[in-house]
Amino acid sequence: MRFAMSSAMLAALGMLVSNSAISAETVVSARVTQWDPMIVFIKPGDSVRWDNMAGHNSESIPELIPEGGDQWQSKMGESVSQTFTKEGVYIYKCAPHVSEGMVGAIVVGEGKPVNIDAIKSSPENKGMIGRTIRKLDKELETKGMK
Ligand SMILES: [Cu+2]
Repeated sequence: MRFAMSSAMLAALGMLVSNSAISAETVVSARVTQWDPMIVFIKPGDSVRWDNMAGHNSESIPELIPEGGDQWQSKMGESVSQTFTKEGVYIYKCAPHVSEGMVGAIVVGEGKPVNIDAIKSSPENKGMIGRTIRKLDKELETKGMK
């Protein structure tokens, strides 16, 4: 019994250590009216930081994130960082420039994203948001994640 408990504790500790050791931050830059890069792939526990944000903001589109995933909405002009723990696709926008195509995607985790079908069938999948979703779909195919 004592042995079983300490094994479990060691395993938990090992997970904590390896998670913190591998967590990374990906930078997305605002460039005129586009996100660069438009689509990023990260692991659960990793962060995304938005940079060069003068005249821009970053906010999730509530219908286009995984169930239980954190929403965010940054203030105009602020460089912010968001950590993603829940796997799936997060589609986000810059509010002033969404109609000019300033829509990005963050893919958290490997394999087929849990909410990609819901995103593709969402009424929000249209216009410039739809354009990003189509590009995302192609990238998922290229990476064998469909
Ligand atoms: Cu913008």
